[in-house]
Amino acid sequence: MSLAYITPSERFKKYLPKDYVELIDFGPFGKTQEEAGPGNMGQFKELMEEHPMCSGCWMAYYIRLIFASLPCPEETVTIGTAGCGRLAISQAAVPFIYGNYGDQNAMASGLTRAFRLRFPDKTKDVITIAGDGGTMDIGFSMTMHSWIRGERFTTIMLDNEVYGNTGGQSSGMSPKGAVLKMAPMGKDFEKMPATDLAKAAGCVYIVRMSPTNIKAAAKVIRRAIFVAREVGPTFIHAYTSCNIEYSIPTEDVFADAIELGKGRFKFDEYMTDEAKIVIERVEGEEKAARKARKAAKVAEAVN
Ligand SMILES: Cc1ncc(C[n+]2csc(CCOP(=O)(O)OP(=O)(O)O)c2C)c(N)n1
Ligand code: SF4
Repeated sequence: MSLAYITPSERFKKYLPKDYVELIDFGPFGKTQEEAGPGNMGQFKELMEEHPMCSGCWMAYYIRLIFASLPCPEETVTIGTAGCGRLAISQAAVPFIYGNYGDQNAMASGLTRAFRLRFPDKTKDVITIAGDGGTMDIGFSMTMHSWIRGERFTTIMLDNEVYGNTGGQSSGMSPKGAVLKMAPMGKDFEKMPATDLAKAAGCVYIVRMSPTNIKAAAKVIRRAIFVAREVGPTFIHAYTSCNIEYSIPTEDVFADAIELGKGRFKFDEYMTDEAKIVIERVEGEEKAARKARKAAKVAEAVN
């Protein structure tokens, strides 16, 4: 997509569905993060407003946050796979590709390369968003090989430490000993070291986190996307609990995410020197632009 492609002519607007027109007028397309970003969610028309995921699902909250943090939603494509997350991701007003289980990083490799050939003077962001089973189990070889090849897109793993969508099988990312519906004796091997594997495979920006702080989580999502544009593969390993399969009462979901953020999802950020240069440059530019907008507002108020 592009902004020009999305924007209807004024005279045609009255024939379009109200939801679409509202998205163009009050959505985040072409806007800054201060106008329509995670800091003011609820005050603009969001890219994903409805979804069929369980009530209180932390994964659904994080997916909403991903969409609110995108640097350029009108030039973004998401790729997902079977699992709970795709139920929500596919509802967003951003093109979504859904393939066979686990092949999201293979598809993203092809799409990223095709975009660079077809639109050499444009920035297109490709992001894979999949569960721990899709990313580290069944999709493992495709995830690893995309990283080993240095494919320039962002991989986000929604780690709920279980196969949520199919009713509670343990995954490679379940912690050792986890008792689940279909692992009643407890999982008998360790949780896979996903961020270590990402580092060994050549990811240039890697974060493990429990996304309880909206600002910090948004910053990470944006950093990962900016670095993938220029340097190489980036990876976010986010804790997105399954309150159903882990029997977490809805009112305790946030406290659980805070608790895990102190433990096995303690914030950990890795970046190569090259990635650091990009982050410092982009964030410096964003800061300068924010300052200029503020100054312009003050000048306008004075005049
Ligand atoms: C090739 C293939 N094998 C198995 C399945 C069945 N299946 C659908 S979702 C899923 C597990 C999803 O677990 P995960 O990726 O961790 O995502 P979650 O639902 O927990 O978010 C499985 C095994 C499938 N759709 N395709
Ligand atoms: S089964 Fe778990 S991960 Fe899936 S939607 Fe429900 S709470 Fe979320």
